[in-house]
Amino acid sequence: MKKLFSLAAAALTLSAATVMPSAIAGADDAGFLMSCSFENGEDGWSGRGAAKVEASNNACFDGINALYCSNRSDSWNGAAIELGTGINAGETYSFSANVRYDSGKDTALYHFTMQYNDGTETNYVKIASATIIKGKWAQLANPKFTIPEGASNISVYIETAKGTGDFFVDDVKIATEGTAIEGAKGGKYIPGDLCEDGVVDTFDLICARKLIVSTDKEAKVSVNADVDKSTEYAVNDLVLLDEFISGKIIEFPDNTPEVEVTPFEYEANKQFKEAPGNYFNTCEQQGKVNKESYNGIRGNKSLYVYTPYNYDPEKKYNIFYLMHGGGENENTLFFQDDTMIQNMLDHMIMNGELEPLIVVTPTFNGQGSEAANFYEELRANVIPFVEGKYSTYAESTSEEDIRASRMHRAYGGFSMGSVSTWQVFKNDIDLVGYFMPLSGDHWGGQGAYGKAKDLADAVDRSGFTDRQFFIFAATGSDDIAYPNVNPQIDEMKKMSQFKFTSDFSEGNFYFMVAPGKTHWWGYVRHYVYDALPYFFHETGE
Ligand code: FER
Repeated sequence: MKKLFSLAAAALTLSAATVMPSAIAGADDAGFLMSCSFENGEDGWSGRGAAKVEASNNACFDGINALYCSNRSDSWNGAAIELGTGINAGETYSFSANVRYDSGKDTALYHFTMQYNDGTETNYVKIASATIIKGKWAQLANPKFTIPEGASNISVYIETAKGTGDFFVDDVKIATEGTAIEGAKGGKYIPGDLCEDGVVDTFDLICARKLIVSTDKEAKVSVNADVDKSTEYAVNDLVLLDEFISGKIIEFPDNTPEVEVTPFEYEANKQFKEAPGNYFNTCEQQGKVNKESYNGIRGNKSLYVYTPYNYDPEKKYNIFYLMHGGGENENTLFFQDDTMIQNMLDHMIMNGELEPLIVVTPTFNGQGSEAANFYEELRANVIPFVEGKYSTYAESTSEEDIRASRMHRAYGGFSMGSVSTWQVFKNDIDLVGYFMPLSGDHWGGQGAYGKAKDLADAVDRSGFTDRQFFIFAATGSDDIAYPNVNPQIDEMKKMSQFKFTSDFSEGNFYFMVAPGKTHWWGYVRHYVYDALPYFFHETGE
């Protein structure tokens, strides 16, 4: 076993805040300028962003320990160490780190990155990158990496290109320029490199031939064998590999299978059905509820953002804005015995009843702010703020991109929140494709006909067809809002802009009445349970 020096111990004896690799240069028998093996602790490494690091013996490349990095909330979160004196800007060194991860996708892109200040701003530059194979150690190395001239506050860290999965790091070393630092062999995703030795050559072809005639069903097949990404290793891959090695082709075709989309099965006349009672208990696959603050046209406000279990900022999510009622606030949906909507969402998603999505609970409370004018703040502040920070179908927060993603955006609300919903329909239909007004009528226009006409006129002004917006309204038959809502719905049914059915492949407008239910979130949350799975299946084309 190699003798490795603990940086943490060095830092302790020097009582220095930052680790000083120079102090241990030469202390290591191999002459490394820095060498971290994590055998005796974290060696001065720390979590970047929300990440945590700890020495762990659950995996190791060498010795018995590695550094385990967990609790990441973004791909740039990871394991980091500040470089002290002795490793100088403008000079060239050899860098090496070994990385491994054990869960998630079959392969993942990892970066060994340097952060530094150039005197004006913070910069980030990749030292080495590799797509590595799950469950294998892989080396991220660069024998000649020059630290930019004038750099200060230099640190190095391990991060991923996507996702927030846990990983291990071991034997991170810095040596003089050109040093070939030993590290993990293979472990990298290189299509065709069946032997996993870092190159695609005739040895891989031998491997590939052996594998194709092998009768051993248990034989471990490297992900590198499936060169055409068809998800399995087959004769076609062998033929392609042969052609690649002989130079007939210079790249492999991408035969990734198309994901088949089965159309959603709507019920045309959806009846009220309560969510199972346990859906309001804590779920074993919990999403997160984050509190966020923004400063908008109606002052400083808070809202909550629910992200589903295993939220991946590299993926795109549908988004549902859900508004509270009068006298309530942004806390109402997540922190009361009669709501706990996040638990319901967790269960629905875990059981495949709902695609993972983001749910936002904003508020119309605040300076000059009211339910009926919230649509202004939604457009000006709430959507750009939330969707700039969380990953939705909006490619950017420009109004153009928000419009382009409207079929992936829904808005709903209860009581005064329903009043806000009809206003969002009337004024923001260019930004939102799905609407869920719950137990509240439209405040606009005179009488039931006037209200319906006010909404129909908004549709005409928008230019959208009846295949480009969808309304799932609901209330209880004993709800105080029922006598207000029902006549409005009856008038809407007569208008050509609205085609009544809960089968949104046929129509665009529905009203579900829950027998005997009154004006209370304890009932209304079940309307969300019934209606939300009906959203986001139409393309708007
Ligand atoms: C209605 C819409 C909103 C309604 C009541 C409200 C009675 C809200 C009232 C409140 O929050 O005070 O149709 O019907």
